[in-house]
Amino acid sequence: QRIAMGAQAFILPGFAEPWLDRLLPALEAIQREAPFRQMMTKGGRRMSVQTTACGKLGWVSNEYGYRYSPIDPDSGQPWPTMPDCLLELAQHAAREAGFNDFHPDTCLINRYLPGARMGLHQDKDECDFNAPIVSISLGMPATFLFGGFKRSDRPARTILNHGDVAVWGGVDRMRFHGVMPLGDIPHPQLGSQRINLTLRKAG
Ligand code: MD3
Ligand code: FE
Repeated sequence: QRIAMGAQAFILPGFAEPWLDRLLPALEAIQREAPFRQMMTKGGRRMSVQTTACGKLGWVSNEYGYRYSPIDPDSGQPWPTMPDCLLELAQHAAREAGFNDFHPDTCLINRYLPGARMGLHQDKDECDFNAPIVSISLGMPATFLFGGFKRSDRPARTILNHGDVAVWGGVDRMRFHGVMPLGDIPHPQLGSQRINLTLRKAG
């Protein structure tokens, strides 16, 4: 099943399920190596969402702006390796959405505790806007906002559940998007959190 949000933007409900037995333990290992932390926004405020990363590059921010770095600034070490099951899942999902050779070099991992949110924004810190982005949602459901090309365009709303995958690129790559404040109905496996993984080609 493939729900079209735009010409080149799709939600694949439950697509991650066959990979979850491998993915969830891999995610715990990444968190031990590179614990979640709260980055600063350009405005100098602490983000409500906690982040970490895996792969060759990781998304980092400070009061001066956002960038991708090969080193985790908290540990001084390279980011954890991208697990094979995660790369495999992302490539299968990208193909399902018509993106046949996706070679992500980073996975940004966001953790939402109850009340955390992400305001409307565009993803424009990556070097290659031709590559798609693949997003995997885990844990508690979230209301995702899928907007237009101006911040003021009224966004469509859709719920992203545990195991859902979203893929967007091409003409939909620069859409504004965000996440409404998270509720608190604990997930049977992951408890009171939502984890979102976004695989990107950043370098
Ligand atoms: C964007 N993360 O990390 S990903 C981000 O759930 C980010 O954590 C959100 O935005 C999160 O930059 C959303 C899901 C998503 C799905 C479809 C999109 C983002 C999209 C379509 C167009 C643009
Ligand atoms: Fe984004």
